[in-house]
Amino acid sequence: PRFVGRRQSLIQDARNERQKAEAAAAAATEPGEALGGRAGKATLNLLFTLRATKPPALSRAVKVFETFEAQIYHLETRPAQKPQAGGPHLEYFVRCEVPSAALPTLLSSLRRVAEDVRGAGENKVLWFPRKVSELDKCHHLVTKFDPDLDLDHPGFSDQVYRQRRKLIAEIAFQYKQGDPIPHVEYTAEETATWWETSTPSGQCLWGQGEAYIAERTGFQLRPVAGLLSARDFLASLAFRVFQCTQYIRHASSPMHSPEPDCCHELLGHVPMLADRTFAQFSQDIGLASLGVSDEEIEKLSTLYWFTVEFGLCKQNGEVKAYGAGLLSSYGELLHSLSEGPEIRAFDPDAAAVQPYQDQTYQPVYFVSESFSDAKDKLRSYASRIQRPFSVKFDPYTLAIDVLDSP
Ligand code: HBI
Ligand code: NLE
Ligand code: FE
Repeated sequence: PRFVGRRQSLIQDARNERQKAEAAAAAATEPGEALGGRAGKATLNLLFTLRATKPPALSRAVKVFETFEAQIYHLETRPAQKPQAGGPHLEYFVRCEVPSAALPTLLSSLRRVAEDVRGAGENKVLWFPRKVSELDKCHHLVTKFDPDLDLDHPGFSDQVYRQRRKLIAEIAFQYKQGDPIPHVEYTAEETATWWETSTPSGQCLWGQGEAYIAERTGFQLRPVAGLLSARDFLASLAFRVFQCTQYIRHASSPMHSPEPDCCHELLGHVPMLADRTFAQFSQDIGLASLGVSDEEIEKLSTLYWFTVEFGLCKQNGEVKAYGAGLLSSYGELLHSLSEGPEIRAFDPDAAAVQPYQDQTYQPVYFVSESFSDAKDKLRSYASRIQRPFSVKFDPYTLAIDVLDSP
């Protein structure tokens, strides 16, 4: 093992290593990918504590690494993160490379001589944007309903449409937070599709839509090339930024698109984001999503689906649709308010785990008493999500303040 003499450089090394590990974790799509390594080797960040014994337990712990031919790159003694009364007040941080095959036995051997052996990354918070400019990094697309890859996409066999989609996607890829919304000159065919989609409802356009919501709730729009990962999409909402597609659905199916498009955003989302309580509700889902596990993201995204996309709400004793997926799809709007589907009272715990599909009309909808009631219920749901810190949005700096929980 290589020990570095000076404590200061140890600390600095550890910081550098941790920053590198955090950067790797941020770059990796799966949390587990942060533990990289060369072929046949696993790179590990381990933490453990030791009891005071004779001979000192540290030499026995080091012996385990030697036995399994682990290359120790870094070994640090540091104050325990969670010191307990009477328990160890120091912990050991080891960064090493191990032959992958030896890893399970190394860990079980280490557990015999050391206590509380764990991966240093395991309790670490997943990366999330803390400044609005970091939304430029929330750009991970999911390839679903892609006109280039999905045979069922209405635009799949239309080369002209696919070319057009590439061009508009390129605008979104170039976009940086704070840029003005790039101008798209829509073709005659696109304009005709827009009018067909929007005939039964009102109409509004990107620029007008943006000014309209900015004035009422401070929500901003930013262009996005397609369906984002739920984590990136929800994170933007925390900043009151709505990631908005700019392309238009294929002309062959104006009344229903399985993927979001400009008609859906402008007819469905923009009018709703102009409502103060609804805007707060949307931001609350976003704030609840920051740094939580993939399972929680899945639940929050299902909640989003049954409220923001397909929610119903009572108003003056009548059930009304407010979900954007209903407002932009006349066919489904009629279906949702007909006798056909099942209507349940909104309960976030139930809605978060209700299975749904995104190919056709929903068989189940949730109806809220009011937006404020939905907002209160969501807040109570969010407060029960386990997170070792809490977040607060600072509207002056458009940044997220992170407060460690005691
Ligand atoms: N991406 N661009 C975009 N628009 C959405 O509405 C959207 C998304 N990604 C994920 C997503 N919606 C759903 O998972 C929500 O339920 C979060
Ligand atoms: N089905 C909706 C529409 O046709 O506008 C889009 C839903 C996007 C989730
Ligand atoms: Fe939507």
